[in-house]
Order: sequence, then structure tokens, then C-alpha cells
Amino acid sequence: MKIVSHEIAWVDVPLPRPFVSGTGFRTSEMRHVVLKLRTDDGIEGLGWAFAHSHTMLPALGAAIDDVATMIRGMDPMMRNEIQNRISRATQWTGGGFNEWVSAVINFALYDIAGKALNTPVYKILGGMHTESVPTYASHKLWRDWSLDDLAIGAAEVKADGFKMLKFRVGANDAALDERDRAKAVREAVGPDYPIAVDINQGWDVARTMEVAPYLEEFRVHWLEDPINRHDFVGYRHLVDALNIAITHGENLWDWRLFLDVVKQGAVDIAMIDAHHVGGIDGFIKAAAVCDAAFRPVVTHLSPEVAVHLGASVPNCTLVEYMDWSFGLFEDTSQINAEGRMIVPQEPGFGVTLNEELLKRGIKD
Ligand code: SMN
Ligand code: MG
Repeated sequence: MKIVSHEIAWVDVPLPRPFVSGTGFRTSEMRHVVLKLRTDDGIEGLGWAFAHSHTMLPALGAAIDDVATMIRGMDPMMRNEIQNRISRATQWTGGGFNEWVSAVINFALYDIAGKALNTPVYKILGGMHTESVPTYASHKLWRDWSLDDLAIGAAEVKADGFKMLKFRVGANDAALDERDRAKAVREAVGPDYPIAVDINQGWDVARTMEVAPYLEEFRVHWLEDPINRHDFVGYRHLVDALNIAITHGENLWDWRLFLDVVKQGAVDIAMIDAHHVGGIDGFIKAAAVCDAAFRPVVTHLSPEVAVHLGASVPNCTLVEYMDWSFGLFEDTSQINAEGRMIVPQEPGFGVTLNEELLKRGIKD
């Protein structure tokens, strides 16, 4: 089998509700770049990426286009040989961007492998769960939500069957206001339901030490990305000092960085974004590094990929449920009555592009 051609497509996927970041960035659609990678026996593998702002996406699309052209003629099952070729060609530019490009190619290669072998990706990886994976809800409860909306949204998530929820804090000036958010959520879901918070690198160590006791009071299960992604010394301090599990890693753009994090004792639960670590293969390496240090991992975004990782990676304990990409596909992982994400059994990732939406393309 050989890679013979590819196509790059652009599509704006409408969001179920507008997204407003903690820094005030607002968008009502998520722009995606889609790679269709084709083989000489007629198989088409899909890879995709998105960005919250559109700024870097044209550059990403151009780089994916170049790399897909470069690997023409290669055997798509030879993923390591292909990655070596990509690494040699891209070593002159910065790490994060290269990981992003590699991830989209790597996803398409896995989708091809699954279709060629008539096997879902999670079984190629060595399956662990055949039907469903444990999942937490992350698609609501944003920082701009009022206390009332937070309470209503938290109760809805629980009623929908999810086994845990994540809400955002870190936007308020007063520590007591952050406490109010945790209080509203805790009271809405009752004493035993697991809740987690995400700060998106909004604080420093001192601020985290100031606010965390208020969150501990409401039994917050994990504190995610409280401080800058590079401050491993700070993370080590928080791991040692706080009674809440410290979770981070979604902003680490290379699987090797997880070795630094675990060696320094700077994480309790590692969050890995497959797009940021070069794809499925990078995720597996990052997760193995964490496993060697007895650290569980959880996924970040892209549930269509993450469901296969959650169903196969031994120390992957939770998959993030986020609905942003759902419009891109005809079929996407659904949640069962127990709040678990259903594992696709179709070959590859088991997703079909929404070609109608693809025809509409992008807005500008
Ligand atoms: C997050 C990051 C980027 C986009 C949306 C949400 C957040 C998460 O950090 O972990 O879900
Ligand atoms: Mg996060």
C-alpha cells in the first residue's frame, strides 16, 4: 500500500454556544483544517485540527499540505519511518508547530491502518474497554457564566449521567468570588459528585496557594493548569503543598516534556492533548512515561480520537467530553446512560465527515 494523494479542506464548525475565553476572546465557530490522505487501493484516512483563533491555522494547513506531499509514495503502515522523515524535514522549525503537523498526519495514518485492517483504532493499539470509556463533562460551565447559570448547568450535567464535571475559575479578582463559584457548583450537584476546576494558567503559585483552600472546602477533585505551563518548580510546590490533585499537561507540546514533569514530581494527573504531542504515537509515549512514574493520565479535547485512547491506554483513566467538533462529523461518540462515551466499532476512528458542512467551507 502507498500514499498517492491528499486533499486539504477548510471548514467552520458552528459551536453549540459561543465560546468566551478567560482573556475575553470570543468565537461562535471553530475553524478546522481537514486532511484527506489517500492510498493506491482507494482508502481515505482523515486527520484534522482546529484553533480557537484563526490566526495560525493557514500556516498549519500549508505545512500539512507540504508534509503530505513529501510522504507520497511511502507505505502508510510504516508510521515510524514516516515520522522519522517528517522529523528530519521539520527539525529546523519550532517544536509545538511541528507536533501539530505530525499529529494530523499521524491521525490520518491510523485511520488508514484501521480501514485497511478492518479494525477500530483502539484495537490496533491493544484494546482495554470494548464498549465505553469513563468520561467527564467539560462542554459547559465556562468562566463567563453567572452563578445561577453555573448551578443550573452543573445540575444538568449530573442529570445527563456524566460521572464528573469540570468548571472554570480564575477570572475573579477576589478569592472569595472564586469560592462562590465552587460553592454554587457543589450545592447544585450534592456532596458526593466529583467536580474539578480549570484555571487555564491564570494564576501564579502565591495566588493558587491563596485560593486553593477555598476550593478544598468544597471537595474539588482536581485543580487544572493553575500556573504557567513551564513552571515545573511551581507545580512541584503545589503537588507537595495542596490536598487537591494537580492536573496539567494540555499545553506541553512534546511527549518528552512529560518525562521532565514526572521526574520533578510536578504532576498528580497528567492531561495529554494528542494534537500537541504529535498524535496517537506521541500520546502513547507520553502516557507510558507517566505510567512508569505511577501517574494516571486523562485526555484533552478531540473526543473522536480520545475515545480510542481511553479504550486502549492502560493508565488513561478519563476522557474529556467536549462537543465542539461534533458538527464536523456525521457520527461522533455518544454518551450512554451511565455517562460513559461509547467506543466506535467501525474501522479506523469510525467517523464520517459531514460533507454538507464541508461544502460550506469557511466564512471569510
Ligand atoms: C480548554 C482548552 C482549550 C479549549 C477549550 C477548553 C480547557 C480544557 O483547558 O481543558 O478543556
Ligand atoms: Mg484545561
